[in-house]
Amino acid sequence: RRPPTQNIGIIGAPLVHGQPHQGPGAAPDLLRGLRLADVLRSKGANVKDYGNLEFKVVPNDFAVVLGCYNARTVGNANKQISQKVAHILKNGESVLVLGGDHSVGLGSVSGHASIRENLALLWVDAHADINTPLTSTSGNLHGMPLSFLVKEFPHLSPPVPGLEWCKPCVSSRNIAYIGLRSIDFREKSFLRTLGICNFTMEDIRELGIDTAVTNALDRIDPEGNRSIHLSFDVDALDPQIIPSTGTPVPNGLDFREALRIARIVHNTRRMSVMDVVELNPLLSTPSRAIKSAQVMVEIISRTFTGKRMRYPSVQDFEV
Ligand code: Z70
Ligand code: MN
Ligand code: MN
Ligand code: MN
Repeated sequence: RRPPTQNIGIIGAPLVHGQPHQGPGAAPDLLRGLRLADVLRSKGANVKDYGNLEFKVVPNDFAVVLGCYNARTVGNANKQISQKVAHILKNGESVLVLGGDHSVGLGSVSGHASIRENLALLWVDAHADINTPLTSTSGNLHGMPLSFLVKEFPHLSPPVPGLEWCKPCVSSRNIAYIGLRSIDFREKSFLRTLGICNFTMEDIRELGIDTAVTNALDRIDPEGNRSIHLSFDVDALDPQIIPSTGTPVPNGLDFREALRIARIVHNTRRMSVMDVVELNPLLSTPSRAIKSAQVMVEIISRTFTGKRMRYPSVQDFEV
């Protein structure tokens, strides 16, 4: 029996104001240039590309006093992202959000949560992205989205202009991290206090990727009935495979491990939204940027369809 045709809606969310570089804004079009939509179609999916959202830059947007840069720009953009994700889910499509930096998780997860209650969130990342404007030492909102999304967050953050619409919408019990290896001191205490499930690279080396991902999904979706949100920061992968990202951290996931994540998440048949963030085509060299993007096309298409690509072959991605 053939599974029903998968409907996928693609949104470009070229938001860059959650961190200091311009490059992540170029990622959606690079992925399109590598025929991402056609690759998904060739594997049987029904794909609609909604194009890139257009974001307005708010002038004089320095909420530095509050501990974060570009708060209104990032907040307003994420409200648009949230509404678009909700709209596409209501159309009966799964959603692929192409960032942009990881602050797009604010809108993407909020939009998902507005349509599906009790979602389970798998955050694949080298970083924990759970600073508050008060604990962040960088002021970059891409390092903070989870502090605004977690329901049981222990601190009341000061109201951030532009983010008034964003209400905590995911329980800490339903969040798991995969791939952590650069966690700030204060973030570590949030993870501990909230008891958030986390498999660091050290854990993954010890247990293997399959055990880590399977256990993570068991923890955050014990009944196997939740809508799954996969928020995939490309810096979870090793800089040897994805050099084109703003904050590369050594000792990351290898390609095989990333494909195992894709396989296991696909097999749940319950992933509704996937974010792919922090790909920065302007870092490293142009040819390495294209390779980085090709790696992500393969990971994305396997996560949605479960099928591997025939051309180009997997070996083309091995470094
Ligand atoms: C640090 C911060 C971060 C990505 C860097 C880094 C956060 N914890 N996230 N690169 N993708 O600034 O809060
Ligand atoms: Mn991140
Ligand atoms: Mn990261
Ligand atoms: Mn652990």
